[in-house]
Amino acid sequence: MEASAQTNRTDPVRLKDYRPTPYAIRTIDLDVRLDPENTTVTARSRIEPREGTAPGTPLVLDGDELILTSVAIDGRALGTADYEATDKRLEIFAPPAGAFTLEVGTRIAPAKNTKLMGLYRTASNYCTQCEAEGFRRITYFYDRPDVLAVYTTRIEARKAEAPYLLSNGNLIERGDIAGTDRHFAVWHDPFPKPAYLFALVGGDFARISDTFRTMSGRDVTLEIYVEHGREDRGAYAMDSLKRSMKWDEEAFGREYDLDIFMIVAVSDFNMGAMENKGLNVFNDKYVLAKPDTATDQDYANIEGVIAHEYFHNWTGNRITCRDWFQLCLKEGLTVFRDQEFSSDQRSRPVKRISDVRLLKSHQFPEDAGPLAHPVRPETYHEINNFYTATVYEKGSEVVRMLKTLLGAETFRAGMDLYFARHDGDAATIEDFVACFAEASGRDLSQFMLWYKQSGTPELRVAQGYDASAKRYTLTIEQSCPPTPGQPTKLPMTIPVRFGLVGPNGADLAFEAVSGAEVAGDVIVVTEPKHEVVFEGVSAPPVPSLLRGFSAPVRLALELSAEASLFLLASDNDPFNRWQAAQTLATTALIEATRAVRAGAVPSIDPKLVDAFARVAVDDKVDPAFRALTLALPAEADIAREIGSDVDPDAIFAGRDALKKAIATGGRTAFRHLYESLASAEAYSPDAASAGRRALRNSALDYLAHAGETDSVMERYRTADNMTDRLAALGLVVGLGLPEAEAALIDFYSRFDGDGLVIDKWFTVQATAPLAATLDRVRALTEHPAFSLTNPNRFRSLVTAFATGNQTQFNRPDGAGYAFVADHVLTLDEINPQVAARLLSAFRSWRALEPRRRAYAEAELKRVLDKPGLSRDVADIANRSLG
Ligand code: B3K
Ligand code: ZN
Repeated sequence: MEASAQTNRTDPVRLKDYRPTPYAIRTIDLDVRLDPENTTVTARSRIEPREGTAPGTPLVLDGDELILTSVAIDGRALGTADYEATDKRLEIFAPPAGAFTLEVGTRIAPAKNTKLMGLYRTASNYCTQCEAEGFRRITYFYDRPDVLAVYTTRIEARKAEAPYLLSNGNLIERGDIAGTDRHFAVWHDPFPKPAYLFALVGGDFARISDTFRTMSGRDVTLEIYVEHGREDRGAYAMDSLKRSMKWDEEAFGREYDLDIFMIVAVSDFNMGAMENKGLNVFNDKYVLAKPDTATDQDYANIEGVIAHEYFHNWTGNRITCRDWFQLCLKEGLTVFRDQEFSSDQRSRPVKRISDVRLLKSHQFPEDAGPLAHPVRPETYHEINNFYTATVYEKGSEVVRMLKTLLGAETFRAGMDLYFARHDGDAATIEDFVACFAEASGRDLSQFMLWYKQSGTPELRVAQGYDASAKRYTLTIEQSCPPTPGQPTKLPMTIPVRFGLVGPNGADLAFEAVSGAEVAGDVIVVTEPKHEVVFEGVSAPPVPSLLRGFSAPVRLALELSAEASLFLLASDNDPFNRWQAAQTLATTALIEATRAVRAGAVPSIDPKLVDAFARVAVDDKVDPAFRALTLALPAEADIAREIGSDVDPDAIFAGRDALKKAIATGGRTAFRHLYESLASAEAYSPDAASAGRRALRNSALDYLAHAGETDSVMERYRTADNMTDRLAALGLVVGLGLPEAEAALIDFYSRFDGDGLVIDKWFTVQATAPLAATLDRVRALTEHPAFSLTNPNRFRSLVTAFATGNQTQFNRPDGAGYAFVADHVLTLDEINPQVAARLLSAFRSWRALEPRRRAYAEAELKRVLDKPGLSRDVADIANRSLG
């Protein structure tokens, strides 16, 4: 059904309606002749009815904005009475009874494709993006993940325009077309795959090559294609790829399977990267790095995304999803795998803390607002809107909980079983979980609720100690708030890793425990309420619960400030030491925010200031960990904790007060730190060096908040790498220092023409928490370097403003919302996916104080009322307004 102008509503797709296709497509031979305005595609597919398909059942294929030029079966052209074609579908009324060959000709215009789905132009190259439903923009096909075919792809183009012609699999033939300026290449991918994993690239690139010898001794060619002149920026990506390949062999026994693995970096891309079989296409920001253009965070992201896409070769490609509801089967699992990889390559606690910060700042708000959905959704209007923090990050947490519950060995046995049993399948979450049930002998039916119930569960915990009986009791209650479509919830299986920390900081032993299953150091919560009784506990402990953040839940446990300070100093679980600092800061921040709203001056507890200053200079602790501990909860984190009637200006002021109090109280410590961490060594992106830079920049941030701004400009000028230069620029601009304009001009002229760095220049300005920012952002949309068609550039300004600037997006006059809504509407006509993503910045609007809430609601309605809205944006607007 088409969207109607009044409501922009369509019927949803439902999990319960899943049916296999009546026909299977075994092979597809594509012949693609590249041309910007007039690319022709001939698709010859070998098709056969599935068992049980009645003879004459129509064959209905998907299409999108296609022009059909020919259609033939077994070599005979069909007459117009035999089929119906629209730009959305091709129906063959009565296909032959047995197997047959369908040949379909289509015409497309890559240069006009601004949605960046299907075949499009980037720079002067051609590339594709097919997940989730882009293949239907290339030819008519069963564009769904449960139809697996063997692809052979012939590409033809003018040699000068596209010296490289790439597709999935192995290259089997290439050559010139005699008497023309054209050439061709033929690729064959022996692994049956769904259409979303198809890729094709044609263009002129610089190539970086290497090889990898697999565990069984096969040599694999590795190639990374980048824009000419960027060859010096691909080394870290290549190194990350080789480390990923090795790690997957060691950690999961997974070996690469083709003769070649290629990565192409492009500058126009809707998302981060895409795991097409043997031919990953990447947003160039996750490939290109050198010290003076990329930050430590960029390097870490490159390592993580390269690994993620590579790991998809087994979790996503060899075993794919039956339908898009199962998206977390590949995404959650692959995020888990890339997180584990980065933990092994870097510091495990530091990685865990970063991941949990991301989860809490992105997924928790999603789960608490109108866009909440289960890790495995049951309906969707537009699948591209479900590539969310819930599917990815919470999806990963669910896999992590399986490992926590079953233990490392049994978890690995379950994974081995999954790979062995489902290789070559389009599988479901049930298939996946069954492997762990079987490997462990555990009934995981309650565990399945993690995939089905949305919302963040809460654990409410109370404690008691009976000194004479040496008995310690934890009363644990679980609940989960209502979410869209799910007013009530069932109790879930929640693994709570714990320790009972004794007075000397070591975990206390206990003789017996009752009231819940306790496996090693994990309490397995399954009931609405447990009274967990520990016998033989020699002293009153401080409970350290949810160590390593063993479940994606909120923990409500009344701990005194003394107890939190004690955990911060003594807990043997690094994650909970960090959490203790967060808890202390959050409590102080909520109080400070309240004071600001009441018109009072926030008073900050000197003990807290002292604790932060002590952490800063504690040389026994890893610098990266100290930097994370010193980072106060973000404004959005505080908003989430406050939950309703949120006033972002008060939060900012409260946070600023705490930051300044810590800065002033710890000034000597920060000065010492800043000076002692100065390094004369050449930049290296390794985790230890990055940790030292992070700590030093954190010290600089505090010094600047204590009014010592001279160091900041000095830092900007003398920086020999992007991490330090950008940190300083962020402070100069964010604090509105007098040198801000000069620094911005300098930065621009240093990096003019370097797209990824100019993105940072836009973002620094868009995220400055200053009253003048909206006007500046508006002016920047007129800057010659701004672009509506390049997603990175658009996001660097408009999306960064909406998602990275709490006070200015949420201006009390509603002007921030209006600006963003205008851009959603403008961009929707160009690139609906990126527009829909931008609109989801409104997802927490209901938690705002009434005035802002009314403005935000009005803008959401204005968006929804626009006739002809894309399905992408209409879906987000409809669900946001709920
Ligand atoms: N699978 C792709 C994401 C595709 C998004 C489509 N809207 C990248 C990834 O998660 O690895
Ligand atoms: Zn992925």
